[in-house]
Amino acid sequence: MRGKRLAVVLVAAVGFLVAFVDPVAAAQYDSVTEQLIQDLDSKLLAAALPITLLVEGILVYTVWKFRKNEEPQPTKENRRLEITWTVATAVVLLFVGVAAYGVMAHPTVTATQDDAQRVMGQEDTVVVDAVGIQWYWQFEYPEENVTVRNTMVVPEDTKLLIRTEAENVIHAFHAPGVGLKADAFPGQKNYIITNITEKGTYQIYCAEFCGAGHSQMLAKLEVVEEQKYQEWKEDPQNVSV
Ligand SMILES: [Cu+2]
Repeated sequence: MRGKRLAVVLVAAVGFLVAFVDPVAAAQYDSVTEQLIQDLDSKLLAAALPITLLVEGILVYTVWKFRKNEEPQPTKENRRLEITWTVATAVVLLFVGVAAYGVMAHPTVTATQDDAQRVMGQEDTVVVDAVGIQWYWQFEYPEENVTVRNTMVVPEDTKLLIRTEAENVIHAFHAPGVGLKADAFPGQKNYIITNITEKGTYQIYCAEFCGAGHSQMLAKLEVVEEQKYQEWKEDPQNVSV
């Protein structure tokens, strides 16, 4: 019966945390993608923490309590307890699955070709082709007829479509500060849809080993005011951001 009570307490604690505790409510995010990912991370942590404490607590308690047991007896079947922990586990896994799927399948985390086509048709979308080349990043703005190397400039708080591809070997576009990552393959485009809400300079890495110059395959992501972006795209070689 004690086990059943513990299981009930566990389920109630997880339910409470998931429903009422939002440990990231006050946090600041740099992009809508990062926000979704960090929120999921915090929710899963809130669910995992009480379970971890409970399991470790029972483990330590049991080891301590039975440390001098000379004649240990096998446990007897307890159907109620078994049903309870099966149901509790199912509830936890269901929550994790539903929460993770909602984020993973979201267009600003995993964008499909259809998603990309949809946002391309929308007004004000800024399209950038991020091309991985041994060993630098080239950024092409097909709608502006602009091509630059090593610094990607985008306006803040604007819908962005980044299409990643590679010239001849596999690379990966990775901007951890704004929660963006996508493989860059030769002959195939992958898509990132996002909106970067905080101005600033962010680091871009290549996150796929691509040869001798891989570790030097860095670029900057400059997120600037709309006005600044307009000036820059007219004369990218001479306007500094
Ligand atoms: Cu690379």
